[in-house]
Amino acid sequence: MNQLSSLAQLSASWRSFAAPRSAARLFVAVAAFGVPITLALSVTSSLGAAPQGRAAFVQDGENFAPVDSDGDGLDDALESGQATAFDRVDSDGDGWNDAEELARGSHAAVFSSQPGPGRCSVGVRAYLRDGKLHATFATYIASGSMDSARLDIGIYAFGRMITLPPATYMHRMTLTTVPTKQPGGLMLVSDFVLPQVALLHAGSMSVYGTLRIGGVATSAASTNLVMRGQTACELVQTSQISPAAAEQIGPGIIYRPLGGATAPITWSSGEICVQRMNSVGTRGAVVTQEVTAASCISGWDGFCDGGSCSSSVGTTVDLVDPMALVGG
Ligand SMILES: [Ca+2]
Ligand SMILES: [Ca+2]
Repeated sequence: MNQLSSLAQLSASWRSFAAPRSAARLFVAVAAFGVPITLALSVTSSLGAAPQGRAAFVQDGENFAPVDSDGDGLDDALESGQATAFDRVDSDGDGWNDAEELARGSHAAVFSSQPGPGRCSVGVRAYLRDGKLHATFATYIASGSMDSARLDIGIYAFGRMITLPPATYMHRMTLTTVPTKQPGGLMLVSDFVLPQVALLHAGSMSVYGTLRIGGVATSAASTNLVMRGQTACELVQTSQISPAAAEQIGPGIIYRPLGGATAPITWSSGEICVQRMNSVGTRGAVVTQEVTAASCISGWDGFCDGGSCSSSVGTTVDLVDPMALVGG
């Protein structure tokens, strides 16, 4: 595929993906009002023969694009937070690239963990780049067609779920397509800069996305963020670390600094804070969990702050349940 048709396809995909018709209209409207928006496009082919492209929407000359050394759509800082390799598209060498494993729910750093049979799915992670909060959605479309696909993204903050209109992020987004393992599929990685005022002021915030195919909610993903002191952290189920971690530690939730965040020097390295949780209520897709026990556990690649870890007992956290977003 030549560069031109590849770019045209990507651009068309983006319109139908971000919001059919309305986003295209918005783009025209913005251009009409003379707001200086530059549409910067480039194509790379580092992942092989399949068409790959990147479209970055840049406003006022500010560059919000990820720094992505291996070209898999995942920022280097995001990858550092996930323990995947920033310089290899397939960190664990199992034949599936990191972005597709994120989209399809397998562990990108565990060889024995690989995606199941193909169905459309989405995964999300957050990270910090130059002080800005980014969310990266990796989306797998089994049919390879964007025609009926749509991703609705939102944040949960201050006790409310807020679906974000494309106008709030479209000028700070980067789209990257990466090849799928099996021919015929489509992998689209969407990177957004999100407002982080809610995280800083409320101390917690979730980012979620629902993938709709033909109007039907097919898959959803969320990431739940908390502040621990001045450090932005993400809450992760032990099963999300690795199958081995889930077995050794048992069920629970850890928090770890976001990719791109720096753990304070007072935090012990080689440890993680494991919190045992008890569900104390649900409201829509939001599950409130109370921390019933918490302690630093050593022998893990992470950081733990003994003070904030133990003092989390008795507190509650709200988590957005992706299963509930698709009616499961
Ligand atoms: Ca990368
Ligand atoms: Ca892999």
